[in-house]
Amino acid sequence: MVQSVLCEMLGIRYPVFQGGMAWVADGRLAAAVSEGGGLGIIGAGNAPASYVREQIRLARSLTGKPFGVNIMLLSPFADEVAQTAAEERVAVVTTGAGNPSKYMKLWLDAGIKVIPVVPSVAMAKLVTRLGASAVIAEGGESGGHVGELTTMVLVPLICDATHLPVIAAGGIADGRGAAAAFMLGACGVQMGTRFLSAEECSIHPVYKEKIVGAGDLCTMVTGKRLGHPVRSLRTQFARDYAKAEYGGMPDDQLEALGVGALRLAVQEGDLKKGCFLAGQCAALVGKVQPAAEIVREVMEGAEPLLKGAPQWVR
Ligand code: TUI
Repeated sequence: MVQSVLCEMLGIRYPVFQGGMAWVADGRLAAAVSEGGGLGIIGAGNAPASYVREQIRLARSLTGKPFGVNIMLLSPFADEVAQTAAEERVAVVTTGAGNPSKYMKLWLDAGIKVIPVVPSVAMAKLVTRLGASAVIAEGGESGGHVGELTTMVLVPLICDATHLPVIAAGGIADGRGAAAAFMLGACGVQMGTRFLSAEECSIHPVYKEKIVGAGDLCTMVTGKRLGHPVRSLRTQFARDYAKAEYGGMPDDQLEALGVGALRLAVQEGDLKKGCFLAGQCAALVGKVQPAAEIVREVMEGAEPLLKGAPQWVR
């Protein structure tokens, strides 16, 4: 069985995290992943603390296993959600889209293991000094808010920059990706897109169909001009946005175009106005299946590849 230091550190069977996707990763999905032996993560996104508390309690009612909460640091509710995670004493907090420094003491004092997404060597060094338990190196193949570097380059750079365990994310959807991540020095993987196809994932059926049916050139990055590049499916909305972005639409109008688009994708399956966040590896996702099966399949797929590594050495 593929295991690593993360398993003992967090009390999980497999070193697999489910990405804390905004609007998507609720208590039900997180509990299903944790029940399957991975680490389920509730995505706070832009939601207020009351929603996050409700989802934490829902997850607790569905599983006795550890799970985490992802705090999206650009959220206007980041302060209150950070406080709620501390009050609820969740096992793990992951952070994304910003610098988590100002909350580290709050979470560490509550006995929470803090695992930030680090887009750079400097951020990895900073959070190592501040007491993080591990870091997530998320390459630009991922869905949603993307950094500059690819997983292939970022993971070994981050491994060299910190003594902490590194979790690889971005572009991983099967055993091959997971095995490759271990070869790059990671001791765990985080997947978001693959879990969009989980039975327990509550997104609109149209969203799931688009993920399962996605081909190799199915995603694109928009939003670079406003400083927050986002990877999503190449839908009508994404094309319209790109046209506006490169056609000189003023910043405030462009900003307004994106407001509410993720909700329209997740809840309404609106292909015209919805923003369907997804990673490049959507092309590798072929069917809807239970979350626990996904966790097992990815880890059981990685095992023979890792065992077979000596074939390359003569
Ligand atoms: O956060 C993500 N992915 C996301 S967040 C999101 S919601 C959103 N919607 C519109 C605009 C922005 C966000 C959808 N997908 N992944 C983790 C991640 N974190 N990727 C990159 C980073 C990151 C970037 C900068 C982490 C830290 C950071 O620090 C910069 C600094 O120095 O403050």
